Amino acid sequence: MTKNQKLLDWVKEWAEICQPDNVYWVDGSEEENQRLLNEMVEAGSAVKLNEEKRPNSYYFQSDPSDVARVENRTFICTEKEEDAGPTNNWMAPDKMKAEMLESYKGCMKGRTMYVIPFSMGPLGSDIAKIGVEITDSAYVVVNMRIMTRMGKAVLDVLGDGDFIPCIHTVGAPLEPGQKDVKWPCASNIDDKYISHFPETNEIWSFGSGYGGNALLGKKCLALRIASTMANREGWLAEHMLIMGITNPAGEKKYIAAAFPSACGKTNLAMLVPSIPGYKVECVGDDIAWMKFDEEGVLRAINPEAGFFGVAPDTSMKTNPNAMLSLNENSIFTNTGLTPDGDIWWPAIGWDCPDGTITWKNEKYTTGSDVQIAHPNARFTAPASQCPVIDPLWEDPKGVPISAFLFGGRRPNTVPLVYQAKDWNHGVFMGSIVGSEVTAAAIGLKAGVRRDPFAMLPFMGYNMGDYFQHWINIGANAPAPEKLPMIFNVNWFRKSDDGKFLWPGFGDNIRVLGWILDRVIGKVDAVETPIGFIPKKEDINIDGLEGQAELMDELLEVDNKRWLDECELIAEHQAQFGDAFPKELKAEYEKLKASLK
Ligand code: GTP
Ligand code: SPV
Ligand code: MN
Repeated sequence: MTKNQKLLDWVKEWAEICQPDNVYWVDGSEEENQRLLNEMVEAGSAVKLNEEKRPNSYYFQSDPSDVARVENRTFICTEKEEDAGPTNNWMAPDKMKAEMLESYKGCMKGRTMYVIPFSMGPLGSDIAKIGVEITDSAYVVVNMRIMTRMGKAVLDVLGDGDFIPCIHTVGAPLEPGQKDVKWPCASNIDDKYISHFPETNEIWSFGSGYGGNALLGKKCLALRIASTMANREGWLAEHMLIMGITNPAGEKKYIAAAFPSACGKTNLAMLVPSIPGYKVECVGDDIAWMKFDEEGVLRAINPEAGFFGVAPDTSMKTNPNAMLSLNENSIFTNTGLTPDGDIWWPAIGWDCPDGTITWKNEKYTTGSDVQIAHPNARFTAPASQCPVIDPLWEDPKGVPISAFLFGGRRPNTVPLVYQAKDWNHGVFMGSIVGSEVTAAAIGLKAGVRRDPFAMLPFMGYNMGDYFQHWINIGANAPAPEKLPMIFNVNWFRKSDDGKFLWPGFGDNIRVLGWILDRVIGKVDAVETPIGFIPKKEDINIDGLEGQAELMDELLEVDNKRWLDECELIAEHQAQFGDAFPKELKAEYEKLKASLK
């Protein structure tokens, strides 16, 4: 399949370590995909969904211990600890490799080792990066086929070139004659490792079969490794959706938005506007790679080819374009399985049929108190199936970005929307993002945590240096007047009785409309200590019953609360020591002074 000697040697070396029964080079064909899916159905690890209801789609239940990313087992391994920074788990590369090699020895016994060549970004694009993942999970293979461009075509483009080696195993070897379980993984969390070696561009993952732990092109390569490359090379690898918005006057702008995991990127990226005249088109829902072009315009590509989206609460009402994307050729993990061979999750839009099988393989009878879908149940769907996929979504040049949005789940303090005063203030805004934690990672303490740029779990290097990198991007911009404007949004502010003050979803277009008007220079704003907020009358709330009375509370900037917030910000900033940029320290001082 390939004459790439480095690749051949690497595969041989790892086959000797992992000792699989055989080695299989994935070609990416439909025939191969069907064969793997059929094998998983026969082995009892997958269920083929009703062909009439959901053609060519499959259902999986994970092990109950393996339902999300494992942040406390995710490591950045650099020679010096300070290069991983205070927010990452660190171990020296040699030590980590020695420890993990012990685990890898014979870890694929009784299994097949699949070799998956994949491209993050359109095949052959200058911005794209080629990786090769070896894995003993056929589930990973069929998911990578949706999430990336993969298979033989990638080897053709790779030729003799360099690739990012990614090693993955579920860490559950089989003795001769031993029957496999439905979702093999290392059942003890301390036996799992998601390790990154950014100085040598390597990824070693052990013991989990789930999402970001196992589909190594996504968070491991496209964020942790790529963020480090981007810092070295002067570009940006971000946890951001990319969307195009056209206003009623026909003006189209692209924006990129960073919200922490399970805080609304997929929903915003493909929203159906609730007010007439606007159009939204989706370039990507999770990751953006951005570089300046010759004109000094920052351009973004989506390195992925599919959506790995949160299933619960996705419905024709909240996110019809996601629902339509997963009508066929999709994979569902940890949702419910209905008696007629379809999937179900809370708020999908219809009642759960009696006899539905839960994600833990129990039977639901109407009225019984069982959890039908795990809160982090996910769908895997091809981006090409999204009805509003942007015409330029695979353009290797990327799309021009006019605005950045930051946000998170903040029940109080943070207004519906506010705009940064300039680039450095916007970087400060990104650096103070906080959110109530969600089910996207295992074992996090409930409450609000700082998640700067929504990158806390996805940073490949010292977060303080990353802040400086963002400052430098602004300072060195080839055309400063073309830099994106920066905003913060909060769809999740609540009233004292715990109700959301903002309807969210398709109504978020009302806020995007204001943001677009600011970008185009069509509307004034009110200056506050934290930035510019809209005049109440400039957010279109036509047709939203009872909303007018809530707008004051939604847009409120309470100086006292923000002074409390400053305490938390200062505490967070202190951990970065010398790596913390003086520019952000200055922004903090300015904010504090203006609040008094
Ligand atoms: P990751 O894939 O983990 O990175 O998540 P994401 O940022 O793409 O989040 P997603 O769009 O999947 O939304 C996560 C959850 O937030 C879902 O349960 C949504 O229903 C809910 N959600 C999304 N947008 C809104 C909104 O505007 N308002 C409210 N109240 N909930 C929302
Ligand atoms: C996230 O947690 O931000 C995700 C899901 O997008 S995972 O791929 O599991 O990281
Ligand atoms: Mn994500």
